[in-house]
Amino acid sequence: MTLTENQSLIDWVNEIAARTKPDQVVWIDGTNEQLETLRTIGCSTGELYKLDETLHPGCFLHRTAQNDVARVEGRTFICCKNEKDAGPTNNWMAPDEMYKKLYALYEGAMKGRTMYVIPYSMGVIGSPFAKYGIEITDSIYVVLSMAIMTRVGKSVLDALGQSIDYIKGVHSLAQLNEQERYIAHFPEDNTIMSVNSGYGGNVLLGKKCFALRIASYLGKNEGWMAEHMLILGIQNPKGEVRYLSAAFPSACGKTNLAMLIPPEGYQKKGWKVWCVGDDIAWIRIGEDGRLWAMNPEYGFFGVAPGTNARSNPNALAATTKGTIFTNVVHDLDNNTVWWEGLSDTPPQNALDWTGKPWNASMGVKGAHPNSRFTAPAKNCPCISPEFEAPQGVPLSAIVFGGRRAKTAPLVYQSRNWIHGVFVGSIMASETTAAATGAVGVVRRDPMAMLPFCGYNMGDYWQHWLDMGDKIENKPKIFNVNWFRTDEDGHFIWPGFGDNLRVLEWIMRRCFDEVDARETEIGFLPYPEDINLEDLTISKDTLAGLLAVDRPLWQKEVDSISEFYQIFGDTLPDALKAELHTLKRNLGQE
Ligand code: SAT
Ligand code: MN
Repeated sequence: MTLTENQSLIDWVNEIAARTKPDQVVWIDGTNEQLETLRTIGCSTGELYKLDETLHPGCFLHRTAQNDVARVEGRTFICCKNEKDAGPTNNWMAPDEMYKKLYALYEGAMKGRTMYVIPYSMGVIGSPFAKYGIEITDSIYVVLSMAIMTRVGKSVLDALGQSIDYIKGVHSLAQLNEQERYIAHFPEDNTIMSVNSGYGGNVLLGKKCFALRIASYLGKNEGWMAEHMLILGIQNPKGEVRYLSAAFPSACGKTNLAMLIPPEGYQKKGWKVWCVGDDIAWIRIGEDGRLWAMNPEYGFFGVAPGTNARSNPNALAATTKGTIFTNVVHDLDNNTVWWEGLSDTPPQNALDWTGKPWNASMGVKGAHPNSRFTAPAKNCPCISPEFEAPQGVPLSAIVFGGRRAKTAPLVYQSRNWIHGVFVGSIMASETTAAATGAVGVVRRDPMAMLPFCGYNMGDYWQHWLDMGDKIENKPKIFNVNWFRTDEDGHFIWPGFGDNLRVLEWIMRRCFDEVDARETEIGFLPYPEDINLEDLTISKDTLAGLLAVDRPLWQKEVDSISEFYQIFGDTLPDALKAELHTLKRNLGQE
């Protein structure tokens, strides 16, 4: 049954069905009844395992193929007419060539399967800031995950009406053939195509593919921004809530920061943190001249390992019902799930993420390092009352951050918007298991958007600079690094809830409530202005975390210069000038 009279949409769905040749086509109406039927089918085919209904109501376990556990950056393409528009940091292929390749792979790919048509909305349905997408897929896991991560169903089609303003997405598991796996974006055609993968980031097309790669391109053309950022509100003892957004690369703790629980002393005084989003922010200039950020998603696709009652009780609480777990350990005695770092008592009778018998004495990890939970945002105890506000929340600060063992201090503030864009552009971080490839290697990841920018990164920086010209009340821009280590490789800063101590300083800077010292790289806190109450960390240690290590920064400048070179004439002059200023400040020029 078709749920719409939108002829362009019907024609396109028919065209894809004619290519992929499914046994049947099912439109997702968003009712729980239909989703329940799909859950039952998913369990009967082995795609899903139903977990204990008392311990985990409405929760399921899913396993991906073993060759398909993370985003594949090497097989992710931006297909625009001119190669230069994709820029030097994206893989590019000419649209015609990619379509040809994909259509060959899609030919008959859904034979024997059902093709699902998922109408979904990024943002509150009907809001002027929402954007709609249609994802075609042959995976029940994708349907059920999209129903958690986005708003799906007939109400999206009703809001879309006869409009052709939607993003087309096609996904087929095909044969899960690694050699023929493609995640292709056609920004000029509002189209995304994914084939031969079943892993979240490659197949939940509303997320990275639409809400970042396609949306960043739309944002450039329409005067807004799509960013890889969490959004949170900090409520101070006076009851004022101030908002910030923060960009960190994948698996660097965005979900933990977004759901931060204040240290006990802070809680007693009345501090509270509200989560608006943990991964993606769509940011626009409001009528009041401020930047407003909204979370286009409806759920969390968080990294499981390391999530526990101490590190992130809110995320854990979010996963208690209606959640799909992917590639974690299956505890057979209790029919529940487990992962490294969840507790000190791994299950004795269990299956590892691949489905093989496992116990901790085997000396290997049971959950995949990039194992995930897909949880409804509304389950989260600290979800912001503004979560469903169509226009989002006003930003006082933008924070960039990475995982750096050395060099980057705990926190510093940029001198102004342009310098802030520079600070974002030179972000670097150690790689994690969220993408295939080596883990722990420092790489430049500007604004945490390296894998997610849908066009030339040089033009993207220019867009940031242009936005700055238009924002009357600009948020202040900061950089943080929770991950500095000592000689033994141990983290120096306690992190987690104690990061609020740094966020407090950031907010005080935004409201001119605290002074700072100007250094070569920007404004740094005076150590006495970071509240260390109830912490064992000494003032001297803190001073070390807040020092600018000149020799390391001089090396950093060389590496930035090298990185900048690849952008050629698309590198904005303003950023070149900032690099010169930094060199001069470090005594290099
Ligand atoms: O796999 S996702 O891209 O959705 C998550 C991430 O890597 O940030
Ligand atoms: Mn992410």
